[in-house]
Amino acid sequence: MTSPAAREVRHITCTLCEAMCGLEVQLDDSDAIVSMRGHEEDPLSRGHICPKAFALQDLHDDPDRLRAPVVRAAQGTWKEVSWDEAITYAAQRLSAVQAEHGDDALAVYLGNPNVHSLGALTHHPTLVRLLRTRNRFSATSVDQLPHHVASWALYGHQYLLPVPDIDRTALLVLVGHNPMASNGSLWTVPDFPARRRELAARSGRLVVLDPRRTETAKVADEHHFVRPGSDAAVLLAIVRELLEDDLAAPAEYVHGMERVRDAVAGFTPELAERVSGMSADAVRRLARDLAAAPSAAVHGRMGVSTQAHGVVCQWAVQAINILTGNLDRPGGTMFTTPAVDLIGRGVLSPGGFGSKRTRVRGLPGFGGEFPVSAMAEEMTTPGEGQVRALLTIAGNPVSSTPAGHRLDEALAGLDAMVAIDFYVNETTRHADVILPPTSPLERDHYDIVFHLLAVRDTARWSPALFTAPAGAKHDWEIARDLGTALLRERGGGLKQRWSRATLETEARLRLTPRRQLDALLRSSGARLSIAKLEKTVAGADHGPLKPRLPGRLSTADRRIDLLPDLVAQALPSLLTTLVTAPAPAEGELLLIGRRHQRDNNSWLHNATRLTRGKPRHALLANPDDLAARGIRSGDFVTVRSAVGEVRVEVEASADLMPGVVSLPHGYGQARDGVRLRNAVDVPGVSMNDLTDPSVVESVSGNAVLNGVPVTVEPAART
Ligand SMILES: Nc1nc2c(c(=O)[nH]1)N[C@H]1C(S)=C(S)[C@@H](COP(=O)(O)OP(=O)(O)OC[C@H]3O[C@@H](n4cnc5c(=O)[nH]c(N)nc54)[C@H](O)[C@@H]3O)O[C@H]1N2
Ligand SMILES: Nc1nc2c(c(=O)[nH]1)N[C@H]1C(S)=C(S)[C@@H](COP(=O)(O)OP(=O)(O)OC[C@H]3O[C@@H](n4cnc5c(=O)[nH]c(N)nc54)[C@H](O)[C@@H]3O)O[C@H]1N2
Ligand code: SF4
Ligand SMILES: [Mo]
Repeated sequence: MTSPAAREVRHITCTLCEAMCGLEVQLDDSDAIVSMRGHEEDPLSRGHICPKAFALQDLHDDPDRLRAPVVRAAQGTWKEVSWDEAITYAAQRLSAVQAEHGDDALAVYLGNPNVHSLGALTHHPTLVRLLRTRNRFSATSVDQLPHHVASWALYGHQYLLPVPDIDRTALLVLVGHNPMASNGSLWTVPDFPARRRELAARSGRLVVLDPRRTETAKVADEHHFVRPGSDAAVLLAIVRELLEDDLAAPAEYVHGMERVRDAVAGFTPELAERVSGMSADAVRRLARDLAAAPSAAVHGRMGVSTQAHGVVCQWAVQAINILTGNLDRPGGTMFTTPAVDLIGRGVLSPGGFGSKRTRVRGLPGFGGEFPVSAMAEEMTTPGEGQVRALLTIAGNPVSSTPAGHRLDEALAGLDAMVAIDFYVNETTRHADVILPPTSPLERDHYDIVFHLLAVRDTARWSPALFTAPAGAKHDWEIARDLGTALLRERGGGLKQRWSRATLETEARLRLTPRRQLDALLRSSGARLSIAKLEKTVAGADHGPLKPRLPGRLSTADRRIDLLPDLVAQALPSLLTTLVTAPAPAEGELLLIGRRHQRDNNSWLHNATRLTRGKPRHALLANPDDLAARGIRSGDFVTVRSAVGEVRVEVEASADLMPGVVSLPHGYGQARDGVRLRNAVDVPGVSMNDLTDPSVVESVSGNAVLNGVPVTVEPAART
């Protein structure tokens, strides 16, 4: 219904999470938003909207959001400068460090919102390449790196990530994933709650494995507690049961099943019970249910990715789907057929471990990046190749990466730092200059990443809701201008300046995202264009997911080797680790993370409508664990890990598995008493002051954010 005050109804896509919901926005005569709701006609999101969407407006209106570049001045103050000045200064600062200490002295960190911005995706790879540094980091290695490694090893491409076909499945198993709060991840599944209800209406079942009885566990048919970090034992036992009981029926393009049988023989359901707490009977039953269901889909996410055995977990999830014949089957896990096919077109690199390792600890690089757990030590360890400057783009690693408090100190010691971000945050506060892009409501958008991961094949163009103010720059324009300025600063004489490579890079930076996208759409199988999509408003609907294998595989022989070398090598030592695992130390608890529907990593705490209500930053703990320590719900406690300690309120919750405590990440805004945001004062501490960068996922070097050993003691109230 149109509100009486509304002059115009517009349709855009929400860019705040992976669900890419279509929104219907009503504007009044002065272009103010009068209402925002889900767009009923959207074939994918079907009218869904969550409370977070309103943050788009709060963000847009937030007085703290930077609208002009700022340069750091004395005593934590900032001075606005012109774009020309800011870009020149930024390029000079970074180039000076590279000129003196070599290209690798500059590191770059790309944060999560880059994947939610068309212009960032079209332009930042070019900007990053022209920096010529090996020290590239991103939020991938505090998140989904194990998924990429598993997909690369099995399917030949890091982005061939199958998604559960929730709309047709009979059995959905979620491991370490809480879509009731997160709205789905590596799985674009808008309106999970309604889709879950439809599953129930079809007599389908939902099973959840999680150390916390999460919002998703509460709507499941079955929930099993698993001790943090122990999922590999459970998942491998399921693989074993499928093979031992001859329940496996993989497609003919799968080979290596016999080798898998041998490799997992020692991972019994009894071992799984001992390390995870999930009963051997329940493990066996789940294996049989998965094999017997007409269709089934297992999806493992953050909880099994950001932990000690993430790659083996993600491999085992795939192996279960493959062995039960559910990979590529309607109702199983399927690949998409996106209109803009970045995989098929060869735009996205297939990934792979390179020969490069980090200088200090020798962690492996994957897909051209190093694990971010190594970033701070690369800055603080002296020697040839030491990192002395940083460019961050849409990121907040002080809040989001292990031992953020140490990184905070390391950043203070850098020779130069530049940030592309519209907030002064825990990280960007160290920058010499901050270059702020337009707000998400001021730019055109098309989800070239999340259409790759969606539960239905659709294509939706989202025109900017508002015209960007005169002089403002989009992310891509900042990349263009900074990139060009860096090339000019670099010198090397006329020969370098007019070299073919330089001219090509500059030309690529000048090509607008709109033109790049239009070319991709026009040459797509569906022969789309932006003009065509503009006419469809709700987006083109190409229907449910379609079987794509073996044609879609990127492996050399178009087959799947079920036991890639890196898994074969990891399993024997994993077995030894699990069999000989010592009992937890006296008094030790395992810390896990959690997300809330109204939070978004570290950066929406200024959205007044999201921060209202009961505080949600407390440490959650099982009442028995609190009683054993003489702690009452509401008390302040000191939480200590190997790398740090925080003081925070505790809340008793029987939803936590005994021995497990939970904190959300992204809290803890004020550091050194410096208040970074004015609009809202959000209490809480940073979970990443406790996570330990020296403990990483065993194959990929991904951060371990779950299952962190901590102690909890009463603390004084003040
Ligand atoms: N302990 C623990 N740590 C975690 C996690 C966890 O579960 N537990 N989760 C991890 C995960 S999954 C992720 S993805 C990371 C996220 O880690 P990061 O990406 O490092 O951090 P964010 O909090 O997403 O901060 C994003 C920044 O980008 C800015 N920004 C937003 N939109 C734009 C834009 O369009 N352009 C530009 N230039 N800037 C923009 C925001 O202002 C904000 O400062 O955190 C990880 N850290
Ligand atoms: N509202 C909201 N939505 C978001 C975000 C947000 O910050 N807020 N962030 C977005 C981003 S960047 C991402 S990557 C996605 C992440 O989306 P999810 O993967 O759903 O992320 P989490 O909610 O952290 O869920 C991880 C789950 O794993 C469980 N867990 C922890 N350790 C273990 C373990 O060892 N084993 C098992 N089995 N489970 C474990 C936790 O209890 C938790 O329920 O969400 C996205 N959506
Ligand atoms: S679910 Fe995600 S995409 Fe949908 S409205 Fe909420 S934040 Fe936006
Ligand atoms: Mo993420």
